[in-house]
Amino acid sequence: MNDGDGTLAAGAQGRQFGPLGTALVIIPTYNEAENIKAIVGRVRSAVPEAHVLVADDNSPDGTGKLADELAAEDDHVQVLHRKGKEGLGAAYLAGFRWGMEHGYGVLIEMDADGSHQPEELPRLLTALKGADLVLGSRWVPGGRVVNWPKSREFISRGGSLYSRLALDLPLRDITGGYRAFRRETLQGLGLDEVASQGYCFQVDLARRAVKAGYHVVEVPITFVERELGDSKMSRDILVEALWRVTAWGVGDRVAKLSGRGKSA
Ligand SMILES: Nc1nc2c(ncn2[C@@H]2O[C@H](COP(=O)(O)OP(=O)(O)OP(=O)(O)O)[C@@H](O)[C@H]2O)c(=O)[nH]1
Ligand SMILES: [Mg+2]
Repeated sequence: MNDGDGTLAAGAQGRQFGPLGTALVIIPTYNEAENIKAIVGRVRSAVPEAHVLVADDNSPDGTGKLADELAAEDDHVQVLHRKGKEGLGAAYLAGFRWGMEHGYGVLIEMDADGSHQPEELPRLLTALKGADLVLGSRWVPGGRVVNWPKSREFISRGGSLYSRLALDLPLRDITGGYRAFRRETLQGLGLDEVASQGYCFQVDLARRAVKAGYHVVEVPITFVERELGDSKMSRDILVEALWRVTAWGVGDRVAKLSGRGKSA
């Protein structure tokens, strides 16, 4: 469904949504020393009322210490120090739990490398007023990527298209990681069972939200390729995502068929 200005929506319509509550922007980091100060500063300027949680996996480059320095001078910034590198999904799950324990009403996913522009966050939050989950989307009208080679765009678009078809999801950007959740939505997704590896994590959250009947809205974003620091994504993570999505898709179809068989 098209809500205008390129925004696409899936799920229940005509519902009343409660107030949002305070937002927590969760930024998972592993070796982002070159990026952490700039990204936190940009979030604080773009959405001054929001709080920031840096979820650092004991980065060898000292990102956690830099985040502590930011936290020491700003009461809207907190740091979750984790033992070691366990992947972005595990860091987000720990961040979500921390945020819910501390009473935040909105939990936001944002990369540290500048790909997700904090200046676009107000648009995501506006959309969340009438939704359970908002996905920042590169692949709806108005969305785009900056500085990506065609090959990377092809893989990302292909991954979303494959997930959309295999899992029968009415969404365009299923692997993206710029998202805003209402706390009630996260509570309803069964976080203890979420697949936490790489892109599987984002796909699994999106599919659980649609399956649970939540109102999921895609808002166009301009995704900017990282300029500093190294990517942590690998071929293994991509291949694993492909396998998992295929297995989920097959599982869904088998469940549907056996359901039909029973009722016939
Ligand atoms: N805490 C934590 N953060 C991680 C881990 N792996 C990646 N991240 C962070 O997750 C975010 C996304 O990782 P990226 O390496 O940028 O992945 P990507 O955006 O798919 O890849 P690029 O487009 O190449 O940057 C960044 O903020 C990373 O620092 C991890 O194991 N632990
Ligand atoms: Mg990145």
